[in-house]
Amino acid sequence: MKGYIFDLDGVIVDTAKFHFLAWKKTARYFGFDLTEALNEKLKGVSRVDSLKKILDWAGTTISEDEFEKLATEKNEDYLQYVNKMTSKDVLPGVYEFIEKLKKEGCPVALGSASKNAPKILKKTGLYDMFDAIVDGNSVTKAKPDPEVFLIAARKIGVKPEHCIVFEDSEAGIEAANVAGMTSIGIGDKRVLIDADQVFSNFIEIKEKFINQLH
Ligand code: B16
Ligand code: MG
Repeated sequence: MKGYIFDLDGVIVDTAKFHFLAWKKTARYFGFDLTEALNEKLKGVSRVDSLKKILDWAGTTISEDEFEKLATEKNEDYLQYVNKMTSKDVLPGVYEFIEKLKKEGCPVALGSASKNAPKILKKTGLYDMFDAIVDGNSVTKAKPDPEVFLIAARKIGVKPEHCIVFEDSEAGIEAANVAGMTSIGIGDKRVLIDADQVFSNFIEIKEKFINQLH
């Protein structure tokens, strides 16, 4: 039996756009525009590492206190969007896809860098669908380190080589590949070049493809 591990932001829910808007504001504070291309480098990356990258791009350094303050402000901005989320914000085809896996008895886990993952899953009504939830609160190393996916595999009792990871970020695809798992990109083929396969969304993933994976 295969195990299925889902990233959260940008795969299950479209919160990637909320992270983008909130980080754009931080970048503006440092006097530059966060473009979509630069934002790709932030996807899947932890809050702290994302802010470090922004400071790097701005060519500046700040005190620990200011760092803490900016990270907190970014999260408060982000949560203003998250607090309005409902089950309508689950991306097309995701609910049905996970439900089908569950009906077939396949173990399903969440593997996300986000510390807000439990809140988002509860707001969208998906929390109880997962056999294991591994998120930014339970890992010590951020993607592209494979830790998050390896812990998820252990929790659902499936060997890494029998796990299939769904990811929208370059860092996450790298983490899945390093973990020795099958990596399925959700998004743009031109960006997720290291994924084993790429689909634009879950509607596109045909039943035939899932049956091949089992
Ligand atoms: P938070 P994922 C990641 O979630 C996001 O892609 C990334 O943009 C974000 O900085 C990171 O979570 C931390 O999120 O600030 O909510 O703890 O894609 O791994 O589900
Ligand atoms: Mg993501």
